[in-house]
Amino acid sequence: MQVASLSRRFSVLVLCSGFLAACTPAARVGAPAPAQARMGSPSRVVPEPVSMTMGGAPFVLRDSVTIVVDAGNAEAARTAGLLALILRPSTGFAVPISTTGASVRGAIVLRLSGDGELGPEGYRLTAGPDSVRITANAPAGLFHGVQTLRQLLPPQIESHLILSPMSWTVPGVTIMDRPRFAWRGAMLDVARHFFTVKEVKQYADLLALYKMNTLHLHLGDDQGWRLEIKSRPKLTAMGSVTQVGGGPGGFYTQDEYTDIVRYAQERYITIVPEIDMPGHTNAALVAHPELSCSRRSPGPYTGTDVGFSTFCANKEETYAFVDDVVREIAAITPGPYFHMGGDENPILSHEDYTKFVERTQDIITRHGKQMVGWEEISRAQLKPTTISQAWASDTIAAAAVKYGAKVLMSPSKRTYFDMKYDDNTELGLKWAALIEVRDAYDWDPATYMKGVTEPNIAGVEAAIWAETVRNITAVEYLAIPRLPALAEVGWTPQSARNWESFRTRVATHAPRWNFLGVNYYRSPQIAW
Ligand code: TNX
Repeated sequence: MQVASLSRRFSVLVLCSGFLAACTPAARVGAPAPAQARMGSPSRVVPEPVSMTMGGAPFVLRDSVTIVVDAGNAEAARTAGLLALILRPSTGFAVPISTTGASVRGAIVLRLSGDGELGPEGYRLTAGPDSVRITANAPAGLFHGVQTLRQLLPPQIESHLILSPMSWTVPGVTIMDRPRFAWRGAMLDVARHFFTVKEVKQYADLLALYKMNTLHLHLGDDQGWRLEIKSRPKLTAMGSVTQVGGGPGGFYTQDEYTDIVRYAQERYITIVPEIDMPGHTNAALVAHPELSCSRRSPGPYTGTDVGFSTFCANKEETYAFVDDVVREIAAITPGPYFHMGGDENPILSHEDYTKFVERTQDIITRHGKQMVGWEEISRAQLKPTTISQAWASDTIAAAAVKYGAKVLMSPSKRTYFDMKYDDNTELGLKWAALIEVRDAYDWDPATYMKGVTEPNIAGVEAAIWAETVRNITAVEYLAIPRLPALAEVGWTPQSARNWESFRTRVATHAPRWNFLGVNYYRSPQIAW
């Protein structure tokens, strides 16, 4: 049954040829007038903060502006450095970073304050005529506060060229803010089409702007193996040279992966590496045919079917392989998670499938990581530390809860941003649903699936599967404005969320995206 429904999904596949010309309607043109007119308006922060009180005189960024951080706080200094990199090019101001603690008049102050109410990611921001002060309980909070400050400044602040004369004004405001869910993520499928290190970093930048904190990389699938494994050199030598449609593919060396991890870490984004197993493994089997039950080498695969490849669950060689892969990736991944895929395997028997998942769970635990897997893993006996990523079925998600495992909410009808916005969207699929911006926004993770309530939920994650997605421009088109919508689902308390408010607030980001050079979809639902 599963295979039949899966192949039906792909009968609607539309590849977007000549993508840049055909699929970016009106994206890189100048800012629309109404949004520009609202530039001074306070209601432009996405995700909406927990509490925000406007009032008092504004803060004006002048050429004497400094960023002040406490001496000895390396992480605050690094965040200050990233803020300075945004402020300097557009204002032309020197924006020195000072740790003297001297005068904070006219300064932007970043300070850790030991304020437990804010948790690991919350912050307070006050802007007045003398200063902008961002305080937090932990460094990630300072970083998120800086993203709010960015959004309170005019969109021109993102310009790479000096813009003057400009009044760089931050409205007088007091904000207290902290996230609803700990995991606010996005999955990028770099297996169906390969994305360069630079493109992955561009996506991380976008996540950071919306206070998303997890970037899940789908590093292996039937069409390609994308990460160097030193003990298994054939994986990349033979398994990385293909992608959907027959392009050249590619892979990250461990040094390149480490570079991505470091870049993400500086933005308080955890990289979650996924090696999809035991299904979705054609590329691995091209390199290691001995891991299949037949031992026959499959040919390379560049189509878009799913559910036809599998490792053999009853061979010790399989687990020796899994151990090599998990060990090497765990060693270069500072984040706590290893995602083992586990989805869409109609080939293995229930017994073999659950055996594979349980043994892999032991291996991942032995290498010091928490296992994450697509919801199908809940058919096996899960550890309470394991996270099951729900994408389709309440029953399977509820099974994870029974083991005390947390559920990561990625319902395909709401969060699969490789789905088309509407029937006219040129790229993307539509097997799960058409997902307009309001569909991505107007749902509550805590009531969406039967048997899965707030305390069971690790958070939310968007997925961009890349069968039809060939480059970062296409990713951006699918992600924006749906990613900011999901960011608000994950961050803002349900009671403080409102579609009408979102559709006007997010509209003010269009000029910002233009200055950033970020592509987006001009949804008719947004109040541009
Ligand atoms: C389903 S949902 C998949 C992927 C495809 C995607 C296309 C899930 C865990 N797997 O293999 O790329 O649909 O939308």
